Amino acid sequence: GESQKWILTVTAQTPTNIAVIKYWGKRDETLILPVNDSISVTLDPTHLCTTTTVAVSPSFDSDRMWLNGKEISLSGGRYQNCLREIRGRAGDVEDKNKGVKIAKEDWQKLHLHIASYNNFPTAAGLASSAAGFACLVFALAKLMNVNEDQSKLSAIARQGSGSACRSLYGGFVKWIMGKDDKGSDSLAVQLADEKHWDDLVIVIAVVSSRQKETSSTTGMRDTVETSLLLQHRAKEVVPKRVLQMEEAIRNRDFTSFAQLTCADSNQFHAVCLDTSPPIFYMNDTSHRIISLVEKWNRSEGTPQVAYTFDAGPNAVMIARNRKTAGLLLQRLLFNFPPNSDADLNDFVIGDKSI
Ligand code: 2P0
Repeated sequence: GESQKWILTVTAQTPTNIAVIKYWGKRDETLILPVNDSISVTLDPTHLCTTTTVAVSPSFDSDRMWLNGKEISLSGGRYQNCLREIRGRAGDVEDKNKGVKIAKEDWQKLHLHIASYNNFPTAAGLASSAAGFACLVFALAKLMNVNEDQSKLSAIARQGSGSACRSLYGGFVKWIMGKDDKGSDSLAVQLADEKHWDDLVIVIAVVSSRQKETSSTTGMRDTVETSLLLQHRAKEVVPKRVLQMEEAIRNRDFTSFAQLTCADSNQFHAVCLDTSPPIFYMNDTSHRIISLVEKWNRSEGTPQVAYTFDAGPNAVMIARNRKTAGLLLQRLLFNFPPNSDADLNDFVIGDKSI
């Protein structure tokens, strides 16, 4: 009848985040609890973001989701965990214009349709799952009137994909690993907002938009099982580095920020190489970009650009200001001429989150 015809929707947009102190390795695979803290910068939503619309209607007879227009299965544990956690916290919702009243218990029976779009290649090492789960959890929480702060929501997004918890905030964000076995204290906090250090410019060189060969989840599992270097990193290196990074961010100390960022990226890839079988995420172009930036920084005496690489060959570079970002682009174009054998696929230039 008429009462079955209503539909309520919420649309949200969430940018991806780039870790400057990396998350790599879980101590609990189901709850997604990491072996160390991590720190990231959330990008502005112009280039690398997910837009998700969530809808509820009594005429829907199952939960369904479409990613970039193609239906995907929601049967995986990660989606189920996020949906269950959000439904369990749902509140009463009333839309007087539509004559709709949903009591919090009703959310257990009502079904959802979810449509999500990435404006960048999925799974190319450009952290699509981070923006995706953060956006999903945020949009569902709005739709269902979940009365929890962003940090609590981040702990739910974490159960979708670890790095997703950091995309609930803009600016600089820390994912605290937590001590609890249940994961209640493994959540994201904002270290500084997007206005704190707005000189920085992020330049991403898309070295390859192909899907990566080893998924982060599988790679991390192999690393935890086989790498001694990871244990040293998690226990001895990252705890100190996180404190130094927090101080560098607080003081807008680019020299220290760049040194820590590059060192942590390199150690993450060293840990990948220390894994059995070894994992190679960077390629020759990635290595050439590192050399170029290292040489430039050395010749200037103080770092101008920081680089960091995730689970793929694409280079994320953070320039100390706009002028430096311009010079960086010139140098990249000179060294990797467009339409040559060594050309880069694309550039993405952005700010921190706005
Ligand atoms: C990071 N990465 O801190 C690190 C650096 C990739 C390299 O978080 O298994 O997709 O879903 O928790 O979050 C990628 O791992 O892995 C990642 P799951 P996720 O950004």
